[in-house]
Amino acid sequence: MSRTTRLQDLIRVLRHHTGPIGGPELAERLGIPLRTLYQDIAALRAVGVDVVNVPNQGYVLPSEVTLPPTALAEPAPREPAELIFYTHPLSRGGIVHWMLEELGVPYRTVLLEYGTTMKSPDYLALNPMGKVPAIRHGDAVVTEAAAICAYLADAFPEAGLAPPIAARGDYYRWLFFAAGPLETAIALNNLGLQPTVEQQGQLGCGDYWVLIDTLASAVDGRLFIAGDAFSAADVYVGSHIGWGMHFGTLPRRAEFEAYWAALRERPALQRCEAYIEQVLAEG
Ligand SMILES: N[C@@H](CCC(=O)N[C@@H](CS)C(=O)NCC(=O)O)C(=O)O
Repeated sequence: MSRTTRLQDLIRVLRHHTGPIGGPELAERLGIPLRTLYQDIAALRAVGVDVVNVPNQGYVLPSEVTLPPTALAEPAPREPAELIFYTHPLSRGGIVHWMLEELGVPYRTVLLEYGTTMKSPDYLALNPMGKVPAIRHGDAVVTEAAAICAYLADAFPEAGLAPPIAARGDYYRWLFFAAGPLETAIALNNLGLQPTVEQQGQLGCGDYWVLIDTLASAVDGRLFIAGDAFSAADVYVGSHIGWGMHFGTLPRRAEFEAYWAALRERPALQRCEAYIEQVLAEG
């Protein structure tokens, strides 16, 4: 049944019913799930039909409802928003590249150069940090690799790369853990900066080795860092682990090696790695 027919039926039933009618009864009469009924009531309200909810009694329609003939029409199908990926092949853009390949949606890549196009007024208007990666999806501009991964998982739910909201505890936890404390601790360690115990208490990342142990126990014996399925959190955290071990900024712990080895089986990641190898080979 089309949405237009459903909305017309809903108006008809409400119009002919004497007094308020409860949601479950209304849904049953219309032969639709309760959830669809709530969506349809919201759709009617959005076009100005004030379906009144009388507390403890049900829904009722004000006596005079006049609708322009087009009000209930199906919304015109919209062109999918263009997805543009701003990156440099040898950058954190690799994380987003992997995410995009996992999604399997069309996207256009804009390659930027360090120090020049990355600092151009056009690009600074998108990302005042003058850094990659960034994406533009329709009107939405997103920077920060972790935020981009989370955004894309939600923007393309059919790819199943974000758990259901109720199961997002670990998903958000490890995404933010990697983007904040992990990044900071790796950077400090890499610069040879060893915060004192007192300084560790003030720094969000605390002690490098406590943080490494925490991350290792999060992936220990697991294929996925959040729940029982691959998600955007694996793309982001996995990238830090894999590339961290590769560049020597993370220790080669057995837990990291095992988790990363399983992720490397993924065809999307293999395509990205092949691309980077090609870029490096071409100099
Ligand atoms: N917090 C950002 C960091 C982005 C970043 O630092 N990108 C580096 C490349 S990996 C960059 O664009 N550097 C160029 C510059 O700062 O001029 C993210 O996670 O996306």
